[in-house]
Amino acid sequence: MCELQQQQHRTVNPPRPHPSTHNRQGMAGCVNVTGDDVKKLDVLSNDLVVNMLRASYGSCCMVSEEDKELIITPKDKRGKYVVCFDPLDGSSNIDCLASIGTIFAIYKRVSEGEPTVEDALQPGDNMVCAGYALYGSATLVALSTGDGLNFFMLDPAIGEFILTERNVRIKPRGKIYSVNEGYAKYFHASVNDYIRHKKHPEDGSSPYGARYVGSMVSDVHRTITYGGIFMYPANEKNPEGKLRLLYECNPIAFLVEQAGGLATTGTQRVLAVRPQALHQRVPFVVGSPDDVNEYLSFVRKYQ
Ligand code: P6P
Repeated sequence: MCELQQQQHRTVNPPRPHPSTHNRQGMAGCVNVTGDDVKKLDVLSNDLVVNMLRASYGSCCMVSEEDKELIITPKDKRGKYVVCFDPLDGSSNIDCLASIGTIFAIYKRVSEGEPTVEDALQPGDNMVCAGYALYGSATLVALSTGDGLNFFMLDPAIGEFILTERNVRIKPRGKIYSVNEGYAKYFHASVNDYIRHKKHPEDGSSPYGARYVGSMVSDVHRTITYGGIFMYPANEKNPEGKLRLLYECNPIAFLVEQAGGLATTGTQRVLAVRPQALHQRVPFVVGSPDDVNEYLSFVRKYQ
């Protein structure tokens, strides 16, 4: 094999690092054909979002699910917006090919001079824009700037997102409940009572169907599309729930309310919560207004 062919062979089959190099932070432990470190998708997606926002000259700071601290945009690239995002929500489902998504919330900065965490710790009612991208059987972007919810679908043939549904409205009531019943042992009695009511309605109505992907963007998109309720309530193991307020609950709550739905922690509107910490968790119940109000009637029974 001539030198050029050998060189081409090495390029196509670069030397693989010894398995001991695996498990490095955020690295998949191998290199691609161009010799770059292959990153895990959640690390890669985070880098992409941070770099794209920096290059937009639109943001002064960011909060990412992947970064413990506030990400402050370099001075020469700063804009007037604050972006809170989960770059790849549901990434634990990547290996089984379940749908995953990106979620973001956008606010106007409130500080002067150097950005501070106060810029990020704004209540969801201050949001000026929110959206999610859903990477499923198609790639969809759900987006709102406060004047209704719109769906855009990626057309791979032209590489553009096409408006496919304008001013999306959620049904007043659905027929699907979505919750991880594996935590039933740890749920508050009001939650188990509500779930029991969905499965064995006392009024002779039909039981609800159960759907739970375990990837919030999927579960929420189905809830908006078909109606019903998605729940990640508090439980004995997670007294504040699992989902994060700034970059999961607030943007989804904003979008669901724009579609005519409700979003509650069980004790207050999600968008009214005054954040105390960047990665704060809150109990989270969203969906069709009649379904969420019915859930709240069970909560009130125990208060
Ligand atoms: P559980 C994914 O890891 C995630 O953050 C959300 O997308 C999803 O709704 C939730 O966790 C699922 O959590 O405890 O039911 O596996």
